[in-house]
Amino acid sequence: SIPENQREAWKKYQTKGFSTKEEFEKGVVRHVETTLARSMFNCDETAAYAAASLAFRDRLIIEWNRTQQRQTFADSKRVYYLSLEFLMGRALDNAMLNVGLKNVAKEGMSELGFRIEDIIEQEHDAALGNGGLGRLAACFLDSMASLNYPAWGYGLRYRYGIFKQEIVDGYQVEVPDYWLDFNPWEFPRHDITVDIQFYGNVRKYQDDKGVQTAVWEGGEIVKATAFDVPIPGYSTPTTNNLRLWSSKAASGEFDFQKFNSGDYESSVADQQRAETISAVLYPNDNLDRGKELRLKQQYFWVAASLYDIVRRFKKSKRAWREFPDQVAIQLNDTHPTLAIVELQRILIDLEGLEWDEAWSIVSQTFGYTNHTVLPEALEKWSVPLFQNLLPRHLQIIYEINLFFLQSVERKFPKERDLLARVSIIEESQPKMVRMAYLAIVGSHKVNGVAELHSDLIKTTIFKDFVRIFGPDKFTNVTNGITPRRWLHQANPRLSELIASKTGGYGFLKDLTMLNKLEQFADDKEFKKEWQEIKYANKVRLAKHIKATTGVTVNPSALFDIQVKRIHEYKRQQMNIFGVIHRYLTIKAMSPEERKKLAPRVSIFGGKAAPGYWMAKTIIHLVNSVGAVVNKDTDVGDLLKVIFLEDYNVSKAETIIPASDISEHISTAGTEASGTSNMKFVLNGGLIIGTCDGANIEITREVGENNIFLFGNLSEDVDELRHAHTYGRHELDPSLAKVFDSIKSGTFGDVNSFSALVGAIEDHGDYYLVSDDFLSYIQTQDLVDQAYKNQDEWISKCIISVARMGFFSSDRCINEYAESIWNIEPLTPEDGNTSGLGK
Ligand code: BZD
Repeated sequence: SIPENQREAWKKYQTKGFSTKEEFEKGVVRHVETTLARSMFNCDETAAYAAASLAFRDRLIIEWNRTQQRQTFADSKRVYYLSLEFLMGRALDNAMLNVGLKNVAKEGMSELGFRIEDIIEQEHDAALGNGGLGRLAACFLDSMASLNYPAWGYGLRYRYGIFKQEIVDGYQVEVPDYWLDFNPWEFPRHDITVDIQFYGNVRKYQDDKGVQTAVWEGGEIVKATAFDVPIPGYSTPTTNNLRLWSSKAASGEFDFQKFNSGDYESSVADQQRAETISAVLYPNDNLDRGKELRLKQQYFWVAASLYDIVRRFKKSKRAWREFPDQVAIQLNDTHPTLAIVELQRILIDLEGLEWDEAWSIVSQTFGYTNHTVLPEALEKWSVPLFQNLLPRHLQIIYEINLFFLQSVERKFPKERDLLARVSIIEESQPKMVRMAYLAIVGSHKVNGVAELHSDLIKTTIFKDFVRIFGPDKFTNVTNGITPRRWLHQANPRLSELIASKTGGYGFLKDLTMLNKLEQFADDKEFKKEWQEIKYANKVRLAKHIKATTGVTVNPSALFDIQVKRIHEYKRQQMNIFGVIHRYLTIKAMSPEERKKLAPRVSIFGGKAAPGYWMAKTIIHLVNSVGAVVNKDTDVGDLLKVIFLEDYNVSKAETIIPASDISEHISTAGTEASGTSNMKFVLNGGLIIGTCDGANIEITREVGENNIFLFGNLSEDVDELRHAHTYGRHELDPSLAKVFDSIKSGTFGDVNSFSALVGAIEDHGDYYLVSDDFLSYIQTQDLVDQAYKNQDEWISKCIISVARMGFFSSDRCINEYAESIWNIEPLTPEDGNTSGLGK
């Protein structure tokens, strides 16, 4: 750092960042003219977006630097959130709102000739995630900064995020998402690099004292470079850091020797192979495919992150046993489980600690969050693959397993089967490493993401571990969402209305303050404003639908929305079968009867994993039904079926505020939590759902009268499935009629959908679509009835919003901080916690 004597000059010229409209405009013009080398004669919206972002970035950097200095100086415990996915969405709008300068920017941009809405629309989503798990990580970052926790995120800087979805002739087509052309929100740290080793072999030798040491030698080296993204808290002095790693060949260049000797191809091959590691996000959610490149990604990211964390700890010159007092690491699912092994390796192989001392440090440091009970999503890696890629880590895993099984044996000496059941190594052909078991054994806390889910993991997949470690190791932290993005940013008018009745925007920091709204549930004037806002949001979505699909929808119709990844367990197929049922019912009605119906728009959106053929078939069916229904003049406005292309975070911000009813209809016991259910209710939409995941806790909070629940319960699922296989399985009669119409070719080529129908008719109906169908369509009828009474409907919506305080990710992060991480917030010593600067 700079010597004392010269620091005066630094202090004198320190940047302050703008806080007025004039300073903001000055910043924008300067960036247009110097950073972008443009002028007022060729500044289009893209350039204006770039300059506005750079102006905000300048401001964020100052708070960011201060936060990092403060955290370093305080030397208090930090939490590191390791996630292979961060589904951030857009940053500009969020930054403007979090630092409280959106109005300044709006007026400033207007004086420079631009509408702020158009500028915001220029930004490419940061889409480094698949769905709920990745978006949860993004909400957590917002909450950790907004609550002033010293926290870093660690992830991978994929060159390609989740693919862009196009719908061509009713089918999904995947297009690469190259998003890094211009990204003002990241800072390359070319000075922060880590060499990461793969392959090679392990040599063991004894020193003169007889101590065994293992040396991992040979193989190949890939370089990790850090890219930092500032994470501003909402109205706080804290701007935390998200560090993403990018891969490069260790030499940084291609091999000139090979190049000069004419071996052009292999001269670039090494370089390309290294860069492939951080090239692309795997597009599967809730499915484990066991590909080597994926394991490489995991180790690359985990090893770089741990190197960084350990380096930071070592600067403090503390004793190793203090590591867990300084560092908490949260594993977002099993994807970063190798971190447990890597830390143990660092401590015993590189730092020379004894196994037991090292293991005690390791297991006090980690916490593991489980996000699924679906068997196909539980990560397993083949032992031969491991042996080849990470030979030393495999040895350490075997040791961990040995000591673990010995302790189990001591505790339950007579239970032979138990050892095989809980072994980290599955004795299959080939043998497999069970990552969830490794994560449990190496962590001090394991949590599920909603009450039902946390109970399920304790009684099913991790039952044996509850006996072994005792129930206290297992806990629940029900998921939450950030009200900043999902209310204030997505629905500014509703946020403003709420602020006008609850005494300002305090509810954005303490969401339980929403309960003040309940007294207005019957207030005529308030309800009118509420309804107007919902209508305006629906008009906005209707415009988007028109622009992207060409279909005109009536904003007064009931908007029924299901947007999420397409998956059989989420049961979009049940939704579209319900839509067909509705269509057939309308067709069979007299014109008089039709007049009594509530018009409905059924809206679907979501991506199917490229290799998930059944999910793609569901998308095709939705589009095929839409093509028939939307042009049927018997039906007119009574029913429209829409598939919205390329559902992502920024589209969610438009779609969610426009919902009347949204669907969260997974087979009971399969959706760990769900988080869009929370977003929809927070935006004044009701939900229809099964007794699954967080739906149950939403019901507890908003009351049974304000939610439409249906279907079988999770405790009945096993028996129903058993009956499908061994007993008689009679198809629900209404569903049978739906299938008849599909089979008669009403929606195009019969063969296209035979697998979808067959899964239910002939292959055991694993997801219980037929079992739940009657209850589903009956409940949809109740929705129709309820919607006709607009006055009551609006009251239900207001009461529900008033009771949603529990679902803030702030509550959730405080629970993690207290019960898992044991960390405290850190604010400047002057007591300024407002983020308004000094
Ligand atoms: O995590 C989701 C669950 O399905 C939701 O119920 C839950 O609300 C959220 C947040 O806890 N899980 C995922 O999104 N999982 C994945 O995306 C994923 C990705 C890669 C590999 C395995 C799972």
